Amino acid sequence: MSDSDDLFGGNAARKMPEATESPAAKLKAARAPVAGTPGEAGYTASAIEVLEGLEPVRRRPGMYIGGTDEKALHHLFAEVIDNSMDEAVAGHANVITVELDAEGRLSVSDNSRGIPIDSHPKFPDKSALEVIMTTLHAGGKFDSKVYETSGGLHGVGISVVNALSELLEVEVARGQQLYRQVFSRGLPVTGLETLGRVLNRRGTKVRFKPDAQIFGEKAHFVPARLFRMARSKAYLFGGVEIRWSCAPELVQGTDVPAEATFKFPGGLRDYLAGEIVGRNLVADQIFAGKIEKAGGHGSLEWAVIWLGGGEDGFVNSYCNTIPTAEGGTHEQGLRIALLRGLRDHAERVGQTKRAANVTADDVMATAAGMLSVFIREPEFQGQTKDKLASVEASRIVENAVRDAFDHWLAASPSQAIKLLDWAIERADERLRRRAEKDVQRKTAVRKLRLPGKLADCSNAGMTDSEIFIVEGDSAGGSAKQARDRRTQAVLPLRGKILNVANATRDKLAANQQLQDLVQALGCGAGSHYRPEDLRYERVVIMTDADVDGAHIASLLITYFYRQMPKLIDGGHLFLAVPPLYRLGHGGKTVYARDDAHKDELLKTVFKGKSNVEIGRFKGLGEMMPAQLKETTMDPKKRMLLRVEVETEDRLDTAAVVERLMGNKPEARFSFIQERAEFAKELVDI
Ligand code: 28G
Repeated sequence: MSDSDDLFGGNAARKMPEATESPAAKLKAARAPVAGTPGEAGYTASAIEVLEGLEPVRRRPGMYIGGTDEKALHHLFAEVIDNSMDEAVAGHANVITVELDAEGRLSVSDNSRGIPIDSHPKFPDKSALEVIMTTLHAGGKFDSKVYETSGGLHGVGISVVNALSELLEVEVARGQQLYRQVFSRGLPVTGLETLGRVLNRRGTKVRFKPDAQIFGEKAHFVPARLFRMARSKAYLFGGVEIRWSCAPELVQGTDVPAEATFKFPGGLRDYLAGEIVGRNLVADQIFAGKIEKAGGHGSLEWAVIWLGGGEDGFVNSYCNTIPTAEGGTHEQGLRIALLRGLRDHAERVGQTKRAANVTADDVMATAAGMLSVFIREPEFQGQTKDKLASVEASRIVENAVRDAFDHWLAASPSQAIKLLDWAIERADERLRRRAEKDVQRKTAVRKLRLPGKLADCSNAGMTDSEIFIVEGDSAGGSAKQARDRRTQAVLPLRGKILNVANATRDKLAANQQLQDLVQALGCGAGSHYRPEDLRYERVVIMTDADVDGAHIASLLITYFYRQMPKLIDGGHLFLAVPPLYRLGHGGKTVYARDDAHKDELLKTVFKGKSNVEIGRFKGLGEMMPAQLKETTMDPKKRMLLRVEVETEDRLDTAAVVERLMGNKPEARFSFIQERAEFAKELVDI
């Protein structure tokens, strides 16, 4: 037993009886298989039973303590102190000590009855102590009538700690005798020793060192964590005093004291009062209570206060002093009690309607709460078993808290009104946020829904894609056939769009043509313009090469200028240049933009030729798709005019647009007549 020499200063080895005298020697021989190596012959029947008992714990520790990490390591402490707490809660102990030494060994003691050492009925050659320490579930099975509540790692038992400790020493002071037994990795390394008479001592002391083979060489208890856990136990049960001590070198430079005594007869109310110091509160009184034997079975204690300063609330709940981090039935009971209590209070003060929307989440959102229940044979669920599943807890808590809450609200009307207003405010705010979200979602859907008239291009990205805004359905039809559907989209607009310059904002928004346009572009308009959402690199206005076409083009440009100036600034807006004439002679065909261009072509291309065929297009819709493509849409052959606004001229430009597009028909007319003038502001590309 060389390892026990190191760990317990040689005591274990010295005190261990000779192999020939004690069954412990045989047990010692059986140690190897527990640690994972098959042993040889020489097992006693009882030894095999013990081996079968704890071997699974060492093989799959996670099944019993939820892993082998730091949390699991501290679970060992929880298990041991929970045993002492069970004794305290049952009224058999009132002092518990916790001590961490410099070697990382942790001791827990209680002044209870002491674990029985008499021989066990099922295993006549063993003490009850040994069976409890070396058999899985040994504790819970035969003491349910003794214990009012059963904690202990949710009932797994102290033997799990034993199995996962490289050394564990138990001292029992009972019947004025002091007993001691040492274990390693779940097996006894000594028999039960009688150390002598003790007059003023009673109870159990367990000192253990977690097994590095299980938790790793670096694993160690964290003093601050043990300190918090130990202190919370004292809050959870006001009838116990917990004495904390820790090797000073382990807590140097931290705010964990080397020694402390916890006793909180005020229980959870005291704890909560400490937690909320300096925080903003809705109302300054803690709602707290404690009920023994609620409804004949189970006890509970709670403390709740509502935080004001925009802080999230919390509920720390426990069952039999075991933290239930995931809540469960007891928390559910608390939520329902607080909600219904507050709603009924609202009714009493004539606020039924305002409080109708308040939910349990609204009430609990900023509630800082502590809840502790004690019930017999609790059931836990969830991966880490930290959610209470016992259904009766819900009703016990709801009834007890509800009753007390009604009284509390009635007794402190000013607190009650503040709390009620607060909850109503939260509910209203939640509903407002949800409505806002709905609007946002609808907007998002609308953004995705493209107008039905749009023939979109198949390229998803903005790069190198263009949209042709076309006047009328027939031109739209031609353009749809003439386009390169990969990169070119077509949006036909019916007739003249609204004149933006003299339309109200509401009228603009209501105009279906413009709505379609904004939807197709995807970038929003006015103050909602988002350049990053523009779906096309080029926005091309393609209208007939006549006065009406010019008017429509100018209306559109005005709209863009007013509603999406950044689109123009970004160089995204263009005018298509469809031909007005088709000139043909001897199988040769060319197109002219306007009269001047026609005359020029006649002089150059068809120089000296008589009877050149000259056709005038009435509109885009009249052109064959192939012609439209060749002359106006095909990026390789067409010409586009980029619409630009000189930055320094912006004010002037605005004035020009105003003058031309506003309520002055004469000005507008001349503008249309002088389309060439207008085109001066355009640049060829
Ligand atoms: C120090 C660290 C952890 C404990 C007790 C006391 C009793 C006990 C523990 O009994 C076995 C089987 C059925 C009665 C109970 C003592 C009744 C009478 C106990 C602890 C005994 C369990 N006398 N203290 N277990 N039952 N403290 N502290 O583990 O017959 S465990």
